[in-house]
Amino acid sequence: MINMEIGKKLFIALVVIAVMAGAYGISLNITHPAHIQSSGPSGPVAITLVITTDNYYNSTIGQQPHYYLLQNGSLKSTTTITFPANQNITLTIICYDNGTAYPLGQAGNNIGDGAGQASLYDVNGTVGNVVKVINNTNVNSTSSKFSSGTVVSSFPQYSVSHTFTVAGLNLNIPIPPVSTVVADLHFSSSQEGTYSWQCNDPCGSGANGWEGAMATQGWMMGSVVVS
Ligand SMILES: [Cu+2]
Repeated sequence: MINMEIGKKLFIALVVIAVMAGAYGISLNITHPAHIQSSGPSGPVAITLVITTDNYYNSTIGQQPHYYLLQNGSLKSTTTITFPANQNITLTIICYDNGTAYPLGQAGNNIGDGAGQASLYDVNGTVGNVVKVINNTNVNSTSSKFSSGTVVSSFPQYSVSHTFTVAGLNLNIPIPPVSTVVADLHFSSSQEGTYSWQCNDPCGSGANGWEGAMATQGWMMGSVVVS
């Protein structure tokens, strides 16, 4: 009887130890979150950017549009965006902005951005030099020029709301207003390094739209690290 009690207590103690060890293992996993969310062990790395409008900039300029990094369910700074090298990346850009502007502030002047492409309306540097326009971010909107899932290699003029441009990577992704754009990216180890990203659609303040957000790290410009 006594031996049975001891055995029972020993068994309970072992169960408690096993549960604690399990919990410790789980907590280890939680305290080491993946730096970048992955959709699976061998699937592409998912990186999501969100463009919102009416973000308070300061009392002089007022509201400005803003690029955010959506990570682990919250909006983070885009001052530095990291792209892993040698991995397939699915970059999703969700744009809530319904405004449009001519890239580089030149009305009707369909010129390049110095990144090698003929035009900022062209998709460049993605896999296949295309993006997929998934849908319209405006609820009940009928203004979208693109039906869901349209694969686009070049956008018509006027339709651009922002761009995500990394001249050093020859990457240019035009973002039409109120849209979700999906791009497949892949960078080799020879492309590892630090680059500048910039929205090249003058969406900021000032006479030509190149001030405010356009000239502020983490708003419409910042760094891209390929590593
Ligand atoms: Cu912009």
